[in-house]
Amino acid sequence: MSGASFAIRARLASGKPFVFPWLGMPGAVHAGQIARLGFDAVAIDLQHGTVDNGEAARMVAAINAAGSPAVIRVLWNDPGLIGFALDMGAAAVIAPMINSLDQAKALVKSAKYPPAGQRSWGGYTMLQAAGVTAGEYLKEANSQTMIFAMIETNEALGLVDEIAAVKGLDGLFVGPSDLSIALSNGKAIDRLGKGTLEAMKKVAAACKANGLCAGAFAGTADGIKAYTEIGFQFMAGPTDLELLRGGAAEFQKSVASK
Ligand code: 3PY
Ligand code: MG
Repeated sequence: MSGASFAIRARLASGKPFVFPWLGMPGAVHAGQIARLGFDAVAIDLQHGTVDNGEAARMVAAINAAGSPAVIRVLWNDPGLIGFALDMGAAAVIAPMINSLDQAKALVKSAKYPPAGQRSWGGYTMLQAAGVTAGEYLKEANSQTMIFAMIETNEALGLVDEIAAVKGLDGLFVGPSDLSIALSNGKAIDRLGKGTLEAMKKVAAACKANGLCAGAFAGTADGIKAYTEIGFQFMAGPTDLELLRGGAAEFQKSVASK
C-alpha cells in the first residue's frame, strides 16, 4: 500500500501540518477537482453532510483517482458504518462522540482485522484504491489505515488520558464546536476561545504521551495556525459549503463594486 491513496502516515512523519478540506455536499466532480489542488487529503463528512453511501463511494474513488488519500468522518461509532468507510478505500476514519473506554475499544474492534479487532472482510473497492492484492491488503491494513476517536464532550475530555491509551487507536480528533458547546454548558460555539484551546492542549498532551496523532476540525487558516501552535497536526479546513459560499460572496462583492 505504497500508493498515494494511503500516504497519510508517510506524510505525517514529516511533522508538518497535514491539512484537508471537509466535504459535506454530494458530488464526485467537486471532490475530484478539490483533490487535485494539493491538499494532504480530502475528507467526506457522513455525520453532518448530506452524502449518501453510494455517493460517498463515488467521491472516494474520485479523490483516490486524483492521487489523494480520502478521510471519512462516519455517521456514528458503528461497526457497519466504519467497515463501509474502510471498504470504500478511506485511508483514515474519524468516529464522532467517543465518550467512554468501551466506545473507544468498540471503535478499534470495528476498524482493525484480527488479532487487533474484528473488522469484517469484504468490499474489494479498497483493493482497487490501494492497488494491492487481498493478501497484501490484509497484511497492511491495520497499520496503514488510521482510526481517530473524536473528543468533543466533557466526558471524553475527563477520560482523555485513558482513551488515548486504548490499544489500536491511531489518533484523537477534536470537534471544537461540540467541545466548546459542552464547555460553555450550551451557551457558545467558540472554536478559538481560551477555554477551548486550554482543553485542546490536554488532548494534544494525551496524544503525545501515547504516540498518537493529534487531529482537529480547524475550519479556517487561523484555526490551523492556532491549533498547530498547541500541538495539533492532522487538521480539517473549511467545508465545501463554506468555500462555495465564500467564493460566491466574493464574486457578488466584485460585481457590486463595478
Ligand atoms: C465539531 O467541531 O464538533 C465537529 O464535529 C467538527 O465538525
Ligand atoms: Mg462534532
